Amino acid sequence: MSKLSKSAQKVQSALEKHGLALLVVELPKSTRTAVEAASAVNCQVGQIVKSLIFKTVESHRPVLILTSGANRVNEKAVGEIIGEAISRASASFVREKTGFAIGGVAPIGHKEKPLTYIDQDLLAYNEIWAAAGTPHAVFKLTPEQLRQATQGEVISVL
Ligand code: 5CA
Repeated sequence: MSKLSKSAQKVQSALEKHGLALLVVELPKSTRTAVEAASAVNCQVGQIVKSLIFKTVESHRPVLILTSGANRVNEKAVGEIIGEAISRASASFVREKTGFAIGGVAPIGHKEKPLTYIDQDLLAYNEIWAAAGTPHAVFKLTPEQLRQATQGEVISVL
């Protein structure tokens, strides 16, 4: 197997730190978007975990919403769950808080621990796929492993 890129290796190490025997794979095809990732690994788009970064508008905390590739986050509804409004983070905020560039943001291994939520629709699948640090790197896991590794709260994001 070929050597992982530095960002993908960071995610692989984070998986190991969480005690998860899961393997990051780097693919020749792009996995930059949920649609591309689903095509690259041959799964349904709903099985792709989008690791979306938002920002609380008052306290400027990073919020990670692990969203099914089939869904769009209702910012107002999630803001009500958090108790503070959220807005989409800029590309620079994403980089600063996670250490990853957009298109490769992983659910784990962030520089700063974000408030984390998991889309309940991901629990409908036996296997899901998440980004692993680059727009060509992913790993397969179960919803329970996602919950274990991120300690995210399961919510409706709709
Ligand atoms: N690698 C795939 C899934 S495995 C992936 O990262 N998909 S994603 O959906 O989580 O990441 C791409 C997301 O980044 C897009 O859905 C989009 O909402 C967000 N995004 C794209 N451009 C920007 C930008 N300039 N600022 C903030 N967010 C952006």
